[in-house]
Amino acid sequence: MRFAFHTMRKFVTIFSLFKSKNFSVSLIPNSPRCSNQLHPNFRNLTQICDLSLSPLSSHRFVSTTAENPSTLNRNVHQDQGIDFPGGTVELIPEMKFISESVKERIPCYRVLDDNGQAIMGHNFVQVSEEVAVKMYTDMVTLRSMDTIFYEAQRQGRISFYVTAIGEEAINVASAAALSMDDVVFPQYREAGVLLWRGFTLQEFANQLFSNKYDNGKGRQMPAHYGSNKHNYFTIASTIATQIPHAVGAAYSLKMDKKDACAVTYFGDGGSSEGDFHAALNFAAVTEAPVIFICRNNGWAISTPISDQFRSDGVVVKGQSYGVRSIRVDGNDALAIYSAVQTARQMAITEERPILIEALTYRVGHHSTSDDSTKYRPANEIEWWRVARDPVARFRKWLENNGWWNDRAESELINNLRQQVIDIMLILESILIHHSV
Ligand SMILES: Cc1ncc(C[n+]2csc(CCOP(=O)(O)OP(=O)(O)O)c2C)c(N)n1
Ligand SMILES: [Mg+2]
Repeated sequence: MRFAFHTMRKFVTIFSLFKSKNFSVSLIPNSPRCSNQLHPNFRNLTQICDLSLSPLSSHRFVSTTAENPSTLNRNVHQDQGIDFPGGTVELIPEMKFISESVKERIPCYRVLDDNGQAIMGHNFVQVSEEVAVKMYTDMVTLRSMDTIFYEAQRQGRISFYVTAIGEEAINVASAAALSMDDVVFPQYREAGVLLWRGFTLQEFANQLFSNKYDNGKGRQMPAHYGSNKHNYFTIASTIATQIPHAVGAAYSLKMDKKDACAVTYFGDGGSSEGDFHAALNFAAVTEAPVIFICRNNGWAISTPISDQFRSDGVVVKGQSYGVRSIRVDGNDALAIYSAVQTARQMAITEERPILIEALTYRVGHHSTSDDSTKYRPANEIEWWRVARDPVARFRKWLENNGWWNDRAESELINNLRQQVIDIMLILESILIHHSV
């Protein structure tokens, strides 16, 4: 823990220096999210959290009387409670252990059903046609890019690749809900966030082919993107190390009074690392404006979540550390968009961390180094691929609004395939040219 705290403190300093020197925190103007409006249902943020549960709702446990041992006895109310930092703790005669499990699981926030219809009683943040269409086209672009680059690895053109198939909504809808000023600390399955921010297919290809135009000058493993210009920290394979870094950055943004937060993505496997727990705790006590987005896709390579933790998923861990949290349907782009935009507002205006657990499924193999049919049934993969597809679900909603149709779809697909193939052909011709 002490080591992690040092790491975070050091990172606050490094991050501040980084900003002052070459780190572009200023933003690409005219970000599409500017047109977004908070749904009237969400105007009063306190309406959407159960804040009656104080003292957890307050930033800090305020009582200090128990810190002075000489005053302790005087503050014990024999039959009622003991004053202890954090408020009065009830005294009871029964020996009662807290149960290791809850009667009911934490519910999951969802706006669209599997057919793309808004469910009864839904409340969500309004999204304009322009933003919704860009969300959809970026999700399709991400999927096309994944399919083509995955095949390119299989053909020996690149050495490694990771897809986000099945997790396009978490990638793109969360990015759409953020501002370009927000600093992103990714794991490795969030290329869609970078795509949303304007990283081009050519730039992805440069990194994957490890050429001199790559921001990392070809020194990183393929699929380990990073871009100062897009406020997107370079991916590190070491699982969960980015989570405390995000807290340090968030603390720095708060000290500088920026209208921005830090956002970190990680998988269920990331939440099984010590760094996740240290980061949540530090974020809570430093009141850092950071959003933790956990993509709970059921698997950490071949390890299922049942072998990782016995809690009700990841969301419940937030409350243990004093972090406001929500569980969201990760395959519902509108639910993700609404939750992230609302979380962002809370994080910045109230100076607090927020944890979002997005329930989803990794439809693809873990990476090109994996064959997931060796450890999970093919029909499970197929069910998530077809019945719970986040891209098809969002498309139905767009079509119901009259914002998308078959013609627009085929134009987009043809255009994308051609773009990626053209880029790869150019890159390969450069490689051949250099090797002769
Ligand atoms: C510290 C560390 N331990 C182990 C690994 C090996 N490893 C790479 S990815 C991975 C699984 C991570 O799973 P999760 O966080 O759920 O992300 P997902 O791949 O499901 O998106 C593991 C164990 C690593 N890269 N770093
Ligand atoms: Mg996982």
